[in-house]
Amino acid sequence: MGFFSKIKKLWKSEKEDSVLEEVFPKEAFPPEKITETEDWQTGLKHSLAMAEPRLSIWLDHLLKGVEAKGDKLWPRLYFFFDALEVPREEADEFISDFSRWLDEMGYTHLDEFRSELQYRLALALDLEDEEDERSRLFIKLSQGLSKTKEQLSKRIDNLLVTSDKYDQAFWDELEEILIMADVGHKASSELIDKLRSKVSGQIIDDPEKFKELLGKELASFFPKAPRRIKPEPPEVVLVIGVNGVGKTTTIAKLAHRERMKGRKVMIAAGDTFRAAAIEQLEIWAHRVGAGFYAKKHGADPASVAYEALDRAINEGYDVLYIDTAGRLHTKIDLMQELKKIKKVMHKKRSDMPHRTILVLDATTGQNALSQTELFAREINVNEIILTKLDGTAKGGVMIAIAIQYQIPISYIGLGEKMEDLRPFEAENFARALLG
Ligand SMILES: Nc1nc2c(ncn2[C@@H]2O[C@H](COP(=O)(O)OP(=O)(O)O)[C@@H](O)[C@H]2O)c(=O)[nH]1
Ligand SMILES: [Mg+2]
Repeated sequence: MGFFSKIKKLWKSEKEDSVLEEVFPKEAFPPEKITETEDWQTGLKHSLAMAEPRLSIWLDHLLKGVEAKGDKLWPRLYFFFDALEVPREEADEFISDFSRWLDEMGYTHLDEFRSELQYRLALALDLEDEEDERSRLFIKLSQGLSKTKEQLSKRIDNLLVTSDKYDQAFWDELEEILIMADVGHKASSELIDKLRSKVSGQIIDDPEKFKELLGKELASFFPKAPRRIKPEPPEVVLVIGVNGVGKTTTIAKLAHRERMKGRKVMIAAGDTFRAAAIEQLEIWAHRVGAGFYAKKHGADPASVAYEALDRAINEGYDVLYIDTAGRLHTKIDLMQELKKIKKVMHKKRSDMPHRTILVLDATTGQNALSQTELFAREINVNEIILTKLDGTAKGGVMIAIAIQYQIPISYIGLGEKMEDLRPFEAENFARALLG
């Protein structure tokens, strides 16, 4: 059993002496050695053993005294990996990857890179669903949604304190609030119908109770993403959406996540319309350590996709992301182009592409809804990623999309950093939104 699983066990048993003794036999860790130690590893082992088993707290201990990248950081990371019994080659790869990223970003100080380090460790060590990560995500989500929250939650609070019964005026006002937050007419009235039937005949005695109900109803509108069964590699992911919504950067973020989980990733430049788009993608691929496939500017996107797939198969890639163009003024052409890409993939193997992700920009509000209409009508969209939820008061559009199209939202973008693309969870979203 690894050191940290021992620590976890120790915590679960609420530090029973017997377990403590098993993990830290007294002869190996005499108290005087632990308190007045020259040996940082022994001291660190001791403080980690006493710490709550959460990645962020472990990192606090691990990085104590580390202010910048360099001589102190690397041995500590190796120590951490050794303790977790991570094979040396994997530790080497993680560390050289991270070090290269620091150089590329020009980061030196701990506060510039701590959160990225934690994110990478969480993915690499599969600790992402730890409670710690959840609360971190929740804080991030609440901050990201602050503008939408302002629009929605504050006004609902206000409505609840100024109303004493669920009458027509109450529902009218609630509907207006929802519409102002871009929830849309159809979704708002569906939501209100449901709520109305739940509280009929009641008086407003407890605003919190109503908000809880609202949160639950909201969350229940979001379709659950079906459990993904990993296909025979490469897993092919087609990413579509109009210009500027964040397709390319989202691919980089997704690729980064997969890379951190140790998967071999290739990105194909299917947006051949602008030369700059190919360059931008190549830079991202390099940054996240993904393979890259492109042809020259103006090439047929379907042939890029086809050849990239060939290479991904031959070279044993686990995942292939295909970026696409999104110029909307040639709507029909765009749909034809996307269908053609799908067709050549499908010909290669009938289960491909495995996922088609529609990327939408939350700041466009109701436009995001009409884009869903446009794409989903023509292309079988399996997943939606909503970007730029930070900095918009129009986050309510997610609710409209969920209700009207029943397409699962898999991730949301809460900022421009790699770690700002987060898995979407309806309950957390509703909770964060309503405060
Ligand atoms: N604030 C914020 N900006 C984002 C997010 N996702 C993407 N962006 C920015 O949106 C801009 C357009 O992104 P890009 O990936 O080039 O869009 P594309 O045309 O669809 O490929 C870039 O400046 C991104 O950094 C997000 O979640 N939050
Ligand atoms: Mg792009």
